[in-house]
Amino acid sequence: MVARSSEVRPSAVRHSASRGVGGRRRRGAGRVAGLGLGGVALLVLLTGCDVGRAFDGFGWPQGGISAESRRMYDLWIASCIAALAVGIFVWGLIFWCVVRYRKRGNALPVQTRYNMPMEFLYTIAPILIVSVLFYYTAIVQTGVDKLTKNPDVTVEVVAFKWNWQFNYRDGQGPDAKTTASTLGTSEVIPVLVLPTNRSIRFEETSRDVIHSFWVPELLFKRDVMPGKIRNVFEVSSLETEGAYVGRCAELCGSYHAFMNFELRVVSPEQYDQFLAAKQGGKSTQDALIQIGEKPYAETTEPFDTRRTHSNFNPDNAPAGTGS
Ligand SMILES: [Cu+2]
Repeated sequence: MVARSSEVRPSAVRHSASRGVGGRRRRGAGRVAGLGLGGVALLVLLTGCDVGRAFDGFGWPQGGISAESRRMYDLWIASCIAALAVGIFVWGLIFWCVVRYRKRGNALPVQTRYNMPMEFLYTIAPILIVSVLFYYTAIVQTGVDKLTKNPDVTVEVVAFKWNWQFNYRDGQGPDAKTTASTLGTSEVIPVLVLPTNRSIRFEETSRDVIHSFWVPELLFKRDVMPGKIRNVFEVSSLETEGAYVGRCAELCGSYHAFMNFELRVVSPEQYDQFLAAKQGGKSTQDALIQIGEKPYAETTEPFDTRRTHSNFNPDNAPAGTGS
């Protein structure tokens, strides 16, 4: 249906090419552009303050300790603010239309079809929004996955059912040598000691099944694969000293839920002393005491690995279950 001509309300969009309507349209476009600019300014302002903390991270985990975790956090917060801005704009338009064009009689409201500027806007706006989100996501993801040629520290993460071994290496790749090692046992949680302000490469390998190396404060997890696959990732720096629990995040068997370790982030000087002590033949616990750290894990504790007849392989279980 074609729009009715002169009796329509002045602010409605029409196909008329008259000068008056053209002027209004230009003013309308100016207003929209002003709104858009205002929105962008508001976005920059809000991103500048820690709006994420005010809103509890919009559901994103708080307290990341690596440079990469901060970048991921910032991307999430900016995306949420952008989504809210678009949402508020659309909700505003909906409510405005509901009130402004509510039914006032039997006359049909103005019909606006084949309005090229509007059609163009409907098409281009979502493409623009998705493009901007994609652009920033690609930038952050590439940064998080980035590998450098010579990281300051390389640690080999070896997962097995159901514990961890951490090998401090003298280079990168499977041919590098282990200079010191920490092995978790059923009695002792393995403590992975790493320094602040140094780039760290994690090279992962598994002795049996697929595990997943996960420290929640890194806001990052990566599968640990068996065989020749070495999954590798880096953090450009750890920023906060402390003890952080690490977990396996891939269901790997009966005791998967208890396959914990501890990441202990210390100063670079302490780290150097720790590594020297380990290379000198000291145990991880003695080396930790030597640098003034607690010798055992503080964030998690060992569990009882003993399987009993009743809890694992009951008499009435069908043949072939359990091992
Ligand atoms: Cu596991």
